[in-house]
Amino acid sequence: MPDDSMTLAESIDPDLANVALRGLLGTPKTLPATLFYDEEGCRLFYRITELPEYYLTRTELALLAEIAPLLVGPTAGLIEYGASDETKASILLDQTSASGRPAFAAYVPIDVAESALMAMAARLARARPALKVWPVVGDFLRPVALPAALDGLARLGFFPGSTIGNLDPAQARLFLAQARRTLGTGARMLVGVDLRKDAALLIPAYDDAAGVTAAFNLNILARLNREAGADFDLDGFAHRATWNAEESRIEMHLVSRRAQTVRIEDHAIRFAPGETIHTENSYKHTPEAFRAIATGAGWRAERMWTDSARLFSLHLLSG
Ligand code: AVJ
Repeated sequence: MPDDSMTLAESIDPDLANVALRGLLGTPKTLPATLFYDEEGCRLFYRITELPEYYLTRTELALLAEIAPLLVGPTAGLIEYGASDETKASILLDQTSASGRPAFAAYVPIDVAESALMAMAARLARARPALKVWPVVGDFLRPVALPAALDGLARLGFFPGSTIGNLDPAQARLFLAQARRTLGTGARMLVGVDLRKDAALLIPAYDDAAGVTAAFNLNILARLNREAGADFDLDGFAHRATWNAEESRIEMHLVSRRAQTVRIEDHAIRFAPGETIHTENSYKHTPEAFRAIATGAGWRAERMWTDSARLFSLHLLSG
């Protein structure tokens, strides 16, 4: 994290600049959605989850609270992919068997946001002293070695939030196949998947009236200015969310309002008026489409739950 004692040059992250350049020098221009989540981006995403238009988080939480008792079995370890706070996991960790024993003895949260992960581990150590917490800092798309804390326990993989929607179907299948190998035979996996629905409901969820999603999208440019030495003029770009029916996904873009040139390191990146940077895909799957991805990855689609308005789904996989 940059602090006052650092010079500007020291605060520039060449890896971040390289990741950004890889996407911005291509055609069409892209930036990976993983770049959203610096501290400011995490704060903005949290505000998104509380927006009236963003139905995903509150619908999933209510659904999870309803079905959590059905997931109790032999004492298990909970392995969460993309876990930056414990709100959702807590619903599972609160579960007990008929005899009052905790359903989960160990929790392995995996996330790239190191500071958020460590803060969560510290909170859990205080709030749940009996729980073994083993945070893993890293990209959940890479294979992870599970800690010995899970030996002898049943395993429940947990991938909430429709984060899987950031992956295209082929990537989602590869991720689920890898998670299946990591978790081992007999494991189960619970995946939160946003459902395909009318664009009239989807678009406002990604282009809210208060402009929080616009700020979240534009923060990726502000971050590149702060950390990668870029010189984006934030007023030169506009937030745009579109529904791509063919691909069944919401796309987020940043649209160049005029012809302009942006510098990163020694590269000059030229934008035509109206040219966009594609910053995110958020796939929306019908139950059938998601089942096909999961079974293609070698899982058995055990059960699915949705809310009464059929906004969001939780899929339980086994195998
Ligand atoms: C965290 C990937 C699930 O796709 O809904 C929210 C991110 N982007 N608003 C989503 C996001 C714009 C979010 N995920």
